[in-house]
Amino acid sequence: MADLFVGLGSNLGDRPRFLRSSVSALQSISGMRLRQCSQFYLTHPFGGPLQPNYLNAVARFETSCSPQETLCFFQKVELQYGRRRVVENGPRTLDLDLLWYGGISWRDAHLVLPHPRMGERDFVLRPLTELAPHLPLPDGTAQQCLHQLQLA
Ligand code: PH2
Ligand code: MG
Ligand code: MG
Repeated sequence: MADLFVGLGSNLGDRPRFLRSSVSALQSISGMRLRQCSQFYLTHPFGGPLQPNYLNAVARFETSCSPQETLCFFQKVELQYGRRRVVENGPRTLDLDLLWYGGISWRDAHLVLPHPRMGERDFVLRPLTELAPHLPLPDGTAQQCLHQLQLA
């Protein structure tokens, strides 16, 4: 069993419903057990085109699925919730990002772990710090990275 953290984001349609039901959808996958879910944070869009504000959260699951299987489940759930890949960093009904999986480092064409841009993203670090302030990331703990970002 491994612990994983997933970043959830939505800025189109019924944002709270998309976040809530995607957590339930992930929980119903065999081998995925929900441990914690952060509050939902209303955030300004970071990068991409002019677009509506996001609702963001982070959830922690315990899993017997591999990182690759997990990624595949996330993509299926995104599609179920009407996700269309149109513009890079553009608006979306649901985005599920595998942030951290069992502390492993991994890099291939489909997946990089830990998520390479999470240390620059307040909308990830804030909910992550709520759940796991001491989680080790490449540049320090989640809480330290959040403080660094706030000083920058
Ligand atoms: N996701 C992006 C691009 N920008 N900004 C916020 N606030 N929240 C997001 O989830 C987000 C973003 C691409 O994944
Ligand atoms: Mg994302
Ligand atoms: Mg994504």
